[in-house]
Amino acid sequence: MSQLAFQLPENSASDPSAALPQSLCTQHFSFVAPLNCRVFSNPYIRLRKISICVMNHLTNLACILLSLCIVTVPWLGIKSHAAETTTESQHSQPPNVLVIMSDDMGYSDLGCFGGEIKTPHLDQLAYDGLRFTNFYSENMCWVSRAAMLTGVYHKTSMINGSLHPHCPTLPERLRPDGYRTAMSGKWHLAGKPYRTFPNDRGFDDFYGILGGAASFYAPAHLHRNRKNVEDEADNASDYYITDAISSEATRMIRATPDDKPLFLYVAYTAAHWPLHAKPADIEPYHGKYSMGWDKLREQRLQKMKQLGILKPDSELSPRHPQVSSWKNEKNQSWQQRRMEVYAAQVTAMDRGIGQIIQTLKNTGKLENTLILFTIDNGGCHVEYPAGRKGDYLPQKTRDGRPMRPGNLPSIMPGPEDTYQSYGYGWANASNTPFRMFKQFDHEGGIRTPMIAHWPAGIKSPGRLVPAVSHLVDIVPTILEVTQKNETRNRNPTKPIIPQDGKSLAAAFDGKLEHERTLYFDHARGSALRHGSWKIVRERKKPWELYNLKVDPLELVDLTEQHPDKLAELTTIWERESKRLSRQAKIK
Ligand SMILES: [Ca+2]
Repeated sequence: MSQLAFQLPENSASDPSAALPQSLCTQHFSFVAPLNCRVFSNPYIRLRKISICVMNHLTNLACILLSLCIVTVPWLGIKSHAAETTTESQHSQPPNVLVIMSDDMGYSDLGCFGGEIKTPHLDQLAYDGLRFTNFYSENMCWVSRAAMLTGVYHKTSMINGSLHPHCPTLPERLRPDGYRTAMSGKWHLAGKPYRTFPNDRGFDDFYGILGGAASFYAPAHLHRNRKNVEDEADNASDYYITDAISSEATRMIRATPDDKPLFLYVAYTAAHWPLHAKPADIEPYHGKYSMGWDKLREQRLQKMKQLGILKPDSELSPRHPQVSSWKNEKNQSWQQRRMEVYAAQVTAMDRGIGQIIQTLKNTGKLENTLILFTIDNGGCHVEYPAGRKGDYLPQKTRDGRPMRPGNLPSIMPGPEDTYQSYGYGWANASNTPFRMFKQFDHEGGIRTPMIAHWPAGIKSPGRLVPAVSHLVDIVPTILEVTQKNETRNRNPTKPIIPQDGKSLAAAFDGKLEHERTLYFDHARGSALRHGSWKIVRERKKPWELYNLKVDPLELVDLTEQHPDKLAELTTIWERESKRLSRQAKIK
């Protein structure tokens, strides 16, 4: 790992004169002025005057030197001490860590992964950092968050909707070593009923929602630490949760002292349903999706090839059977509007990420901050029905109007009184070129973009990293770069369940090469990736077998051609299932 650099805040004085009080600068100028001696006609007088003048000069010079000593010695001392401290910091201060997770988005939504949605700040992070192109999440929100925060598969690390007591979280591991730990966004690990706060699992500071979804205008269970602050949204007519999550994250950065490293977890609710976005954010997308989802999928495929995300001979999975061809779609205006709002939600998130990056820059922290961005699962096909109710759905708008929930083509989504999702057709396009969706373990549900950015720690930025990797790798990666011993146990009476992830830090030097076996089992999917082979099944259906090296879209089932491979992978999957379930029972 390359040595970490430490950057002074932008407003620190680099010019010594800036440290001199104005009155002393003026005094120095008055001492210097008599050096311009007049020439006298009488030689004696001239000699005497010259002597006096020289004496004056010597006196003045002595005064100047004395004055300079008075002023500069203490300053040099401070400067020397500051330089010493800075040098010391360069060698001792571990990097700040910022993990950003977005919600329910497809593999090709971001501009830097082939999308047409405007994400300039994430694209810049990618081009100045690394893009992991074979990165996996779990297939739903909370299980992904459990795996990401503990480094242990959710089958062990998540219990009753919260985290296993013997799976320490990232902030719990980093805080004892001096990190300030903060979180802004969606927690979704509060248990059933909600009782476990981020503050109970290692975070010093928390702003966000406890549950898994909420109105963007009037979010349910909005908290600042343990205090319910739903009234803050109720009383601000321009409240929008994406903006609030970004703004709180910038506050948390500014509140971190220069000599304290920061671990910040920003978990956006964008672009999970409901389709909520402000008119000004939707407007730039007006008419941009009139080509429909069939054309959009082709367009994304081409751009993904141009970017090198996909190989030049890559193909497109067939349109999902529940999606009609665009030309046969009856409600095209409404359908376009759904995708326009979705895109607006993503761009609003990207704008917030830009504000967070700018704050890191302004506080001098960006150079030595490892930023990781990823998504918790693939694009979500779920059609939000008019009768669906939950604590995430407000009964009325903040000004008392009735809600109009449901994917009803007669209602254009976006405003506060609507509650819709973007559905099968656009989720199918979001997950280009893969098939299936959130809740499933086919590639469309679990293949996600991952971006790593760290000016002080990543060599040859701009690269694509094809190594197979997973959310459980985030913890060991961060522990390696913060130079922590992951097996250290500060409380021997409380066992620590070993991690399932492997550090990706070698990728920062361009050396990551490892064969991986990845396990999946949740909701409507089960899978095992073992090298380039993968078994996957939908709930209660038989296993399918694919060789992703030649069939990345999972189109040719090889179970009959390779029964030995099927047996090998199913044996590993069953062994892993038993191991993880056994660990979950540790008291
Ligand atoms: Ca999600």
